Amino acid sequence: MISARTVRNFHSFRALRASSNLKDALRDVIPTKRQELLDIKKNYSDVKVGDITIGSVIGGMRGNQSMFWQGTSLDPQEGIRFQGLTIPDCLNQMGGISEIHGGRSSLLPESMLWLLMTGKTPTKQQTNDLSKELGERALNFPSKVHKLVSSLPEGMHPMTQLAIGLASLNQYSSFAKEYEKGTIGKNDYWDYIYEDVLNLVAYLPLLTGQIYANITNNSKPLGEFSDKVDWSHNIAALLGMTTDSVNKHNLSQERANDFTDLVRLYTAIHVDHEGGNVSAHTTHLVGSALGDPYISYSSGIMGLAGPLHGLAAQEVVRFLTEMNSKISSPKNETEIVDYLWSILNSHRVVPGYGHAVLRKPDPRFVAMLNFAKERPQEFNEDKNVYLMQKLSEVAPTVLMEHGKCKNPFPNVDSASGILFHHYGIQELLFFTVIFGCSRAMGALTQLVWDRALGLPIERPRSLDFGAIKSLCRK
Ligand SMILES: *[C@@H]1O[C@H](CO)[C@@H](O)[C@H](O)[C@H]1NC(C)=O
Ligand SMILES: *[C@@H]1O[C@H](CO)[C@@H](O)[C@H](O)[C@H]1NC(C)=O
Ligand SMILES: *[C@@H]1O[C@H](CO)[C@@H](O)[C@H](O)[C@H]1NC(C)=O
Ligand SMILES: CC(=O)N[C@H]1CO[C@H](CO)[C@@H](O)[C@@H]1O
Repeated sequence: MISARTVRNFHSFRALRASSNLKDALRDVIPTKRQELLDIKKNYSDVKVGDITIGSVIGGMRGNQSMFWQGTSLDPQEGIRFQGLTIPDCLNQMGGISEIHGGRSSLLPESMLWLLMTGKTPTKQQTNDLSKELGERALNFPSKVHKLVSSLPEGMHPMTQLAIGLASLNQYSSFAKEYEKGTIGKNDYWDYIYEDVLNLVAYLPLLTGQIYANITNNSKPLGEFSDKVDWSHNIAALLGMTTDSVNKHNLSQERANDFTDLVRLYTAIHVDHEGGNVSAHTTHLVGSALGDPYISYSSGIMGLAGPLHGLAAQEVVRFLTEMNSKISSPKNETEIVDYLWSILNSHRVVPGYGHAVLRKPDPRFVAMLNFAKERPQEFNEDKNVYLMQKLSEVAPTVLMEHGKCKNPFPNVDSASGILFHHYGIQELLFFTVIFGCSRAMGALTQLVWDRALGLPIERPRSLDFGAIKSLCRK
């Protein structure tokens, strides 16, 4: 039930002052893409895409090329491409340097959002404007949602808290509201979805900050939100990791800046990993029933909470800590190799290694590793970070010899958690929430495009035992 008071709240939302022209840039590219998709549908709908087998029907559809996803594609050899650009391309071509980014030149998630939406790399000005716009949109974060999240019962999983916060924003969805009026045409859906998406992304630092407060027994976030800094800076600030926040972690200015850069880099390179994995696919699926972005992404977040999907980063931290307690030094390769064999021989897995699609080292891992390598003074003394690097040199050979895994290389999870942990984020269950902040940009950009292109509700057919057995007999 939407009360009169809520509606009043809704109408008293402040109008945006700072506005980037992302929406206009997006509006410009939509007609061409719509036409392209129509032509394909009309002329090529009968062209076959690979062979779907019984193995894939009963095997979780693994590897089926059966979804349309406009922003990213995953090359098994090269890793992820964002609108065709690799991670090194993105790092080279886009860096935000302006006052709002603290004069730092890191790759920013705002630039990635722009790229995913429009297919074009933003200018520095455009990235800057988008940072400001997100900051300003966040000022409308509904206080009721804040109150709800801060009153969730103790001990609740951080991802459940995030999903509840997101789902409860649904009452402020402009898409849901317009849809209910019954006055918008299909061609305009994307416009309202876009508004919800940008608001959702803008609210994420605040939700994240309150969830972190909850799990660290603080009644409110450890820092203040500011509309004068970029999105990642706000995440860092609200976690108490900047010098202008409560700074419970006692970071020096330089280390605080580095942590903010880490959040920028991490959230920028994790925005998307094509459409098929659980969180992205769930968001797209729920959205295909015209669910608004809040409930769609809330569902995606619940997908990300599964141990086989978003939880690997925390497992890696546990694994490295445990290994360090069992070996005499992370510099001793013999001991590392022996330890790995003891793990493999007892049928356990080495977390952070291997990937469902990738067959080369994950370029996201390489980017995180380089972040550590560029700061030897910061990381040389950290046994876990040292072991993380050493393991990436030693483990592939062992895994290859063991022969059970198709990709013996480190994936991104083997670096990210351990770096957050290094700076003082010790709450392992919380890592996936930061992951969820980043993923929103990719999954929700696709949702805008789903509606802009008028993609239909997803409705695959299923086969019962009888049908499968009769196929087997043929
Ligand atoms: C928060 O409080 C609970 C209950 O008092 C306690 O079990 C938990 O260890 C505390 N957590 C932190 C991070 O202090
Ligand atoms: C590594 O550890 C092994 C086994 O504990 C030990 O025999 C060896 O001397 C160590 N090597 C170095 C270089 O410390
Ligand atoms: C699924 O998505 C996550 C988040 O981007 C990513 O880290 C992981 O590598 C993806 N898995 C596959 C198989 O693409
Ligand atoms: C889920 C959770 O841990 N909620 C806590 C959020 O913070 C307030 C204030 O410390 C607690 O009362 C909640 O239990």
